[in-house]
Order: sequence, then C-alpha cells, then structure tokens
Amino acid sequence: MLKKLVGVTSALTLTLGLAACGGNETGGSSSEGSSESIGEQLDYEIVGIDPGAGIMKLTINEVLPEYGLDDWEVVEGSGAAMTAALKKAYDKEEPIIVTGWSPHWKFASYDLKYLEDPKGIYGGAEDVNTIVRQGLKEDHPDAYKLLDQFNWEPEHIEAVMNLIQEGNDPAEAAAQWAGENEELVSAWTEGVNNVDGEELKILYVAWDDVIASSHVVENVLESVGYEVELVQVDAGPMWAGIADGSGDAMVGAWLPTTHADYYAEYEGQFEDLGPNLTGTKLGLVVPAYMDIDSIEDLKE
Ligand code: PBE
Repeated sequence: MLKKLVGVTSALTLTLGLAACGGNETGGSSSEGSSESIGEQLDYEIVGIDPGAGIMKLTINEVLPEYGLDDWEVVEGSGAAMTAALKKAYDKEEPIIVTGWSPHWKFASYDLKYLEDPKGIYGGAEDVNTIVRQGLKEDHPDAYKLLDQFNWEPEHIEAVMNLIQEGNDPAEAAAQWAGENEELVSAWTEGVNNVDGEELKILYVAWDDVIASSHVVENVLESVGYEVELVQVDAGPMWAGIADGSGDAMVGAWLPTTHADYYAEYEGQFEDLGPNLTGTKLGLVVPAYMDIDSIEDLKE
C-alpha cells in the first residue's frame, strides 16, 4: 500500500517535471523508494528472541540454511526486546522482520503479516501442552486434576495478553480475566477439592503467551488453596526443571515442532497432560506495509 502511494507520487512528480522530493509526506524511512534490497535495508538482521526458544533454533538451524539465506542472521534478545523493536520500527513505518508467533497481542496492536513459508519449515498449527513432573499426581492430586482440566481457546489467552499489554500487572490481568470467565474456569476446577496451602512451583519463560497462561493457572490454583510460586527461567531450564522435579508444572510446551528437541531430550522424565490450547502459529513476521510476502523474498 505504502509502496504504491510512493510510486504514484513519484510518477506524478516526474510527469510534472518537478524536483524529485516525493515520498517525504508518507513518513517512510530513508530506504523508501531506494533500490536497496530488503537485506541491505535491514543489514541482513532478523530480530529474534531468547536463544533457548524453539523458534530461534528453527530459524537459525533450518529456515536460514534451507532458504539459502546465508547472509542473514537472527539477533538474540528477548520477547520484550523484540516487541520494543517492532513498535519502534512500526511507529516510523520502517522495515523490520521479527521471529513471531500466535497467539500474541502484537497482531491486535499492529497490522502485521507472516511471511509465507513455502517449504513448511515452521510447521503447521501446533498445540500448547501442560507438562508436569513425575509423581505430581500422587503428591498433589487436586493440582494434577486441575492442570489436566486446564484448556482454553486462543481468544481467551489473547484477552489476557491484551490486558497485560494495556498496562495491567500479569497477576491482576489473570485475576480480572478469571473473574470475567467463571464458567470456563469452573470447568477446570470441577471435581477439584480445596487444599490448605500446599506449595507448588510453576516454571515459565517470559514469552507473552506463557506469561499470560502461567499467571491464569496460578490464579486458579490459588483459588482452590494452593500456594503457587511462579519461577521465571529460560526454556532449557524450564524443561530440565520439570524433568528433575525441581518444578511441578509448566503450561507452555509448544508441540510437536517448536519444543521437539526438549521433549526428546527429557522424554520419560515428565508427564505430558496434553494440549491446553490448539491452533498456534510460528514464523517470520513483518509489518503489512512491507513489500515482501515470502521468506523466499529475502534472497533478493
Ligand atoms: N514461543 C512462544 C516459544 C514457545 C512459546 C513461540 C516464542 C518458542 O519458540 O519456544
């Protein structure tokens, strides 16, 4: 859209024989209308997140080599640094490519698109599973039952993410959402007995979707009497912590593709309670105003 406007402006400018200053009024970046390739404009950098994330390993180890993008690199950071970089570029209508995923609030805040992945390396829609330590069922049967019954839809987790994005503390957002969704929450606590302050440790990574889901589960477990400690860790330690029993549960296991290597590494040392959410997506995400549509376009 923006490119088209610039094109029209330039054409008019030429027709009228005026000095070539068209394009400024679009507020576009200095690269607008230049002949630089997208790689040159971006210094061949994709804005990534934390190195333990599955999307980072997929992008670096599979997507770049298989699409022949040897010149490109994925810059390590965090989920928060990625969304900050996205906001900064978006506000100036500058080009940017990020490692992105759904559900995520960024799609409600900005007009974005996934680059097509004709080789299908990022995989199709995945599930997000709840994984607990071995022995949880015997030690905390009611927590186990609640965690097993925890299941929601993308629109629910998106609502919590949006509340957090609007400035609410994650615990407040979780409490507000749980208060407004009593029917769904009561399906998770059905047949669950109240307990008296039994302690539980939930491990999570600071990915926006997992921040939201972990705080909601904390809130609901506390409503039946558990004392929950949410421990923020990196992805590797999250899986290792459930496997070695130092953590009781996690609700952010993306499967079968994103966390395939962690799953295989620790298989047999955890219990998989199955999906709490289905229909996720991973990929390279760009603002809709960018003039590329496919990962293959990065080769030019
Ligand atoms: N994510 C969000 C994670 C899983 C949840 C897609 C950033 C990952 O890539 O491992």
